[in-house]
Amino acid sequence: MKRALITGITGQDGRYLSEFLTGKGYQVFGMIRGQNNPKAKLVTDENPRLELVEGDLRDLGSLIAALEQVQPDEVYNLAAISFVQLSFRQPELTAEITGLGVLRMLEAIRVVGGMENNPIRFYQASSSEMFGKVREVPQTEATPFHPRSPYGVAKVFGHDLSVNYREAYGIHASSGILFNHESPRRGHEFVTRKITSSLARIKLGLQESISLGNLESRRDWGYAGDYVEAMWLMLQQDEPDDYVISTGETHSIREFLDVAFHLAGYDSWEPYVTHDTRFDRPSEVDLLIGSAAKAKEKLGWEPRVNFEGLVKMMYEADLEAEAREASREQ
Ligand code: NAP
Ligand code: F7E
Repeated sequence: MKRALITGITGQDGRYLSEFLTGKGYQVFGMIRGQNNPKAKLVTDENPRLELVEGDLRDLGSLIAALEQVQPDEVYNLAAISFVQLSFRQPELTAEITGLGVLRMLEAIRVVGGMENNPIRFYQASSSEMFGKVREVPQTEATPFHPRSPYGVAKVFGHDLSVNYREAYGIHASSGILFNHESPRRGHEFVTRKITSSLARIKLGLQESISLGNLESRRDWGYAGDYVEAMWLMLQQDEPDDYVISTGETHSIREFLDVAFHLAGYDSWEPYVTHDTRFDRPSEVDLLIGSAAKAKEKLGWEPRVNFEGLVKMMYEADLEAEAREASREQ
């Protein structure tokens, strides 16, 4: 039975990946941080075969201990400060966790796995945010980086370091340059989930409007459940490499609002959306659209859920959850 260690187990991707790997017959270990983390129950209720181990990306000793305890075949490094807006307010913490955290995990693998024939395969959660002010359209593995946020800069550090540990120490380290991926498990701070959960509340008469920032930026949005399969496929290859994972379609926030409000039976979203400058960013990524041609050719990976299907899945899940919550409160 293969053994996998996932950091960021309580996040959106960690939760999908844990279920995916368990389904593949893996023994899955999730690294959890903090004392009495309230999300521990959520993730073990969701996947009762998941085992938790303690660890924090700020603490090298804890990573070494986790690797020694688990003896993993594969490590998926999904933990990060992942909210771009927060990275502007807490840049040092973002560099510490999203950037230096990768260094610590790679060092731990180097130490525990040994210098030669290191058996541990490593996946780094790189991001389309690294392309930032995009140099070409669509973005591929060869597109130069131009990050536009402390988060993007920290991800470039983690990405380049993964390449360096591959070249310097022969570690089987692969990076997935994943474009935005969403789901009913997406954090409420991200724009897609903010829209679908607020819309569900508007529909149920629990909320009057949504405050948003920049509606013009465009993203290549896919479904997280599809994207975790690509992570696993990367680690099944003989040679480590980097892959763009995306849908190849781009849509603005306005288009997301159009589809979501239409699904909910409204002619227009405009009466329900207000602009709040607090959600604008000091520097913005205006356009993202990826080409996953390499992943299709080498991994046989393609997304299954399209944009409309994703919006529908998220809105319907939020409508059901909000209605359940409202009836419990009555
Ligand atoms: P997420 O929902 O924000 O989850 C982040 C995870 O990181 C949480 O489990 C969090 O644990 C953990 N974490 C934060 N600080 C930590 C620390 N010091 N030590 C250990 N764990 C820590 O993120 P996601 O959407 O699942 O994304 C997974 C990864 O892919 C992230 O690295 C993200 O940057 C990257 N990525 C995401 C996307 C996307 O569109 N979703 C696209 C490209 C790349 P707590 O619960 O304890 O806070
Ligand atoms: O913003 C605009 C905002 O926070 C998307 C992370 O998973 O994907 C994610 O980063 C766009 C931006 O995601 C609001 O200005 C407007 O242009 O949902 P987001 P993100 O910044 O693209 C990348 C690939 C990652 O790697 C990250 O970890 O939406 N926007 N109004 C808003 N955004 C938010 N959050 N809230 C608003 O009210």
